[in-house]
Amino acid sequence: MKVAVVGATGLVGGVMFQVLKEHNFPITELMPVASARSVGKLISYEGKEYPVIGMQEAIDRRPDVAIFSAGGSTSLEWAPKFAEVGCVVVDNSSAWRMDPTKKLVVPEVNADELTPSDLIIANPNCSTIQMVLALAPLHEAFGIKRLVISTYQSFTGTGVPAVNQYEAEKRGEDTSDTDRPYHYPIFENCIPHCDVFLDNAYTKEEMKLVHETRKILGDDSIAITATAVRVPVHGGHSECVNIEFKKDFTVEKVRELLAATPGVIVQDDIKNNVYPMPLLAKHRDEVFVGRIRRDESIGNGLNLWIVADNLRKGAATNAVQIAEYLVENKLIGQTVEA
Ligand code: A2P
Ligand code: 11C
Repeated sequence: MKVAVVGATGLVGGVMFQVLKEHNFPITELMPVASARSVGKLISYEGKEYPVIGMQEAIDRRPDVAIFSAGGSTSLEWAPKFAEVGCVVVDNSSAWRMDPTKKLVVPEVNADELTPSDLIIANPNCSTIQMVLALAPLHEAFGIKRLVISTYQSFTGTGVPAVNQYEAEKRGEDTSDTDRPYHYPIFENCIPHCDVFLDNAYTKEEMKLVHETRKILGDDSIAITATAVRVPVHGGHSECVNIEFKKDFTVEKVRELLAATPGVIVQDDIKNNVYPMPLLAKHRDEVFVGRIRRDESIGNGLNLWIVADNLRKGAATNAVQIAEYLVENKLIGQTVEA
């Protein structure tokens, strides 16, 4: 595969190279791509240095697949131009997720929706991916009626500028007169504000959890409410998810279903203080689930604590898995030379 990584100089881009390498993705030509500012910078991959190229040059080199992590406006403008030359775009931004003509894919859940005519494929938001991976088998078994979600999201989800803000504040610097991404200090703070506020008083991040979850699970009847909070944590996003099922369930069956779900690891042994934490999830591809317990305040209620490395399964890993699915199922790279 001729592979373009668009947003190669960003946080997710960096993890993307690591995941491609660890997964032994079949690369015949690698193209690190970023804005004009970065053209010529060197990216090292498997002991070789690759210069960063610009968007048009990448298109001219006709990649088979382009994995985009360069923000929504870049994707809106450029993904169709890559698709026009037959390149499959796996896009990590929010640009195409709710477009009814585009698939929104967590491979373990709904990769079977993909066809050779899907040239722009959306990677869901990080907080949605980790939650939906754990919820899909439970929805199938017991039917989810309502979700109440609280997130504790790593500042790495905001990219390099947020890491710089955190590091500066950790060193004791005052960031208030800088161009910091958060309105308030993130060090030693929790900020109930991820992405922008919308007219309904929710943030865009909270509404991504509502809309994307329904689209991936294929069920618009699920009632969902979310509060997304930024925390001074590096290793991953954590989520407290309260579920009301339509059907009765047992905690044992929930545990069994989660343990049998590819990509999910159950970490739930309270006697020995075993539960998921971002410190343990960092650099891991899996989604960790623990604190599995009945919500005793309602019928058919369950509480879960779900943690994952947001730059891995929440972004790079999921995108690479989509590309792997396309290769394994011969949905790309089938061009026959004349
Ligand atoms: P650059 O470093 O050249 O600005 P992060 O979200 O971690 O900050 O990373 C954003 C990534 O998206 C970077 O690789 C950045 O490249 C890239 N990017 C931003 N704007 C554009 C653009 N207009 N065209 C191509 N890449 C872009
Ligand atoms: C966060 N979820 O942690 C974001 C990061 O819609 O892809 C990615 C934003 C997006 O704030």
